[in-house]
Amino acid sequence: MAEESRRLFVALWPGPALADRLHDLAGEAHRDCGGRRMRRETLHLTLAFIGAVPADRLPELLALLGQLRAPRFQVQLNSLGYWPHNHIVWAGCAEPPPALLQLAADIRRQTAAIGLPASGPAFVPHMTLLRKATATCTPPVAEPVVWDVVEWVLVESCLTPHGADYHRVAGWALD
Ligand code: 3AM
Repeated sequence: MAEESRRLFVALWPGPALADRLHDLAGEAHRDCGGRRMRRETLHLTLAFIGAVPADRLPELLALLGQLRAPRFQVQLNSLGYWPHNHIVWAGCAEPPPALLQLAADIRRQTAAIGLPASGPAFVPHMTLLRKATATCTPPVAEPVVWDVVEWVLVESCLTPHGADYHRVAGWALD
């Protein structure tokens, strides 16, 4: 029988008030760029996409990630971008805080060390707002969204006919 696996990634997840604000920003982008807005409850900033993890390795992964220590930081989402290769419109920051880059690098190094490397390209902090965007020109952000990040989470992605559903597996506070 095939071994059970979980499709996992590590992310920053906004609280409800911030998700409302980001969903509004997605609405503003949608007017110019078209496509499909991410559902409010699915908005997140991916730090590392690990992919299929054998279920019996989950305790090891949780223990490893739980050992990481990182300071709190603030992310200012103050620009929009479009990637032609996957047709997404995303919110990003002109100057990513070093603590954010360090956290993503630490997570990626640690998971790779136990044979669970992140897949995909090098880390570029971004929050996907629209998928299947039809216009490539993104408007300026009228009012930056300021995010005081206090925790990071391990999330399971469950693929369904209507898109991915996300379930929090664990979370860790920043210092
Ligand atoms: O955070 P964004 O929206 O850029 O596209 C997926 C999403 O990216 C990406 O992981 C994030 C959380 O689902 N993703 C999905 N499958 C992937 C893969 N095989 C992947 N990234 C890299 N490799």
